[in-house]
Amino acid sequence: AYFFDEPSRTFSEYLLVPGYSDTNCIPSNVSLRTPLVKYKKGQQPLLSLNIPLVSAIMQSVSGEQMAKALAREGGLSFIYSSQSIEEQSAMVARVKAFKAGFVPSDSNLRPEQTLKDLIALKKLKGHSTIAITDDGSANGILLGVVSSRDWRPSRMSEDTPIATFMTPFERLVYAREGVSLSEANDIIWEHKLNTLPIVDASNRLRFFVFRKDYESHKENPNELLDKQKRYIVGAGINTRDYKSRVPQLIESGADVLCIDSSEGFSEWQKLTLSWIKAQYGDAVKVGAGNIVDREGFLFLAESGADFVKVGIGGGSICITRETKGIGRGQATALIEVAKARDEYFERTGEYIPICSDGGIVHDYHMTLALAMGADFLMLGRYFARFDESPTEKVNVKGSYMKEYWGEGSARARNWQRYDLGGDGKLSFVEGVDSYVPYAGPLKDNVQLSLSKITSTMCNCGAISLDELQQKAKLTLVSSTSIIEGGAHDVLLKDSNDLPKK
Ligand code: MZP
Repeated sequence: AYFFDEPSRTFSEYLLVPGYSDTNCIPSNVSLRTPLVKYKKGQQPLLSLNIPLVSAIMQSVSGEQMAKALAREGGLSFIYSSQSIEEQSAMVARVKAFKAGFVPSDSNLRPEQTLKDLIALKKLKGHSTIAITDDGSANGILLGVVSSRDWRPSRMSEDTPIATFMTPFERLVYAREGVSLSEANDIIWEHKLNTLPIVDASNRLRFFVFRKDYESHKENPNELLDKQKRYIVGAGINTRDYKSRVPQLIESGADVLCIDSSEGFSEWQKLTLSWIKAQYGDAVKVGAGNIVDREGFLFLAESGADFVKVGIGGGSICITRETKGIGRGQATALIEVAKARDEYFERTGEYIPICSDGGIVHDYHMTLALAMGADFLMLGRYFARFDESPTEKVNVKGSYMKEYWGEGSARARNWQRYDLGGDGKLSFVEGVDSYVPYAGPLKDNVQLSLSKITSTMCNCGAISLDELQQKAKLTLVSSTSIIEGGAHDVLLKDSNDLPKK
């Protein structure tokens, strides 16, 4: 037998030690953008996420409401595969049919129309509109138009000439109708916008044109147009029925696929990846997993995976370690696989993103996982608590809860996830059926978690995830210092510890 030198460690056994942060290191300067699929050195990935969070491929997590809500925040859901091919494809199609807030104000717009055409056609007439072009000029290819009817930020008031706000795609600027050219110029100066104000005959602002960073899509701006108007969505697949499931999911518009399996270091995954690549070449992106060591990563990388998922036995609903005695502490697994990914990149020039899957309990675990090298994180329990998860909200002894069950539980019976070429049934359970405390809407919770991540990144002197991975200093914690980390040696006002009169 082979014995690993290091014990198997979890996130809670680590802390980040702050680094130097300069005055530029403020949360509003932090970018959480991260690659979703592999890319070659010097190139950009074809798919990226604006925030490093994806929701788990689970019945109790990733349905269509979750997919829309998370995509709106810049993340991604993988619609669960433990349902019929027809039902899963229909879910994907419904997410894709739902247009993001970034919609053309006129449904007849064609991608190849330039802004100049539109002005000539007077299609923009009557709206206070922001048009976004690929080169920042009025002649660029139109990438989208936002009209005042479609977007009205809540904090906008009569005496505010503009409001800026985030969308899953980019910062947009809203201009109140009738803003004068001089007001527009003030706005541009004050907000350091790379824009051109377009005014009408009476010198009133009609819309801003501004440049976005489309460097990676210069060759094919239309491709970006398919993707930008609609939410991006992923879908789980398995190593059994992929020959019929994959074509239908692609047809329905899935942007990325992921083999959902409890154990990815297997020939079944290689066969699945080979078939997909033989059928579709590089046009279909597919992640594989789960693995927990260097060998497993290299196997999937060489088998053609577009990203690799890390984690066995760490999920909150998972009892695989108890049932079968396999798995590895999530932190140890992630650190080893991140090292393997970096070495692979150095050797081959191909960067294969890794996703840390399962075991995130506290928000700070997210930052630790990213600092340890994860490109993005897959979470189940975290998302199951929100309004948008597909499960019931129930009142249990006076507290609101949401249901959350594992894919290997008797309830989900996702035998394909555990399949080793057996008889097509779940022989024993590897997951539980549970409740998680209800936490409200996804947006509020995700924003709060992200604000903790960006704040910690600044403490580490990092304003990008890449920088975090370079600069992070991690330390193991002793069991006594874990006690020191919580409130200690005080009597909490709302606890039962206070002396009774
Ligand atoms: P967590 O975020 O709830 O800790 O973990 C979610 C992850 O647990 C999923 O993405 C998946 O990899 C894993 N999972 C899902 N079902 C089971 C099971 O029934 C499981 N054992 O381990």
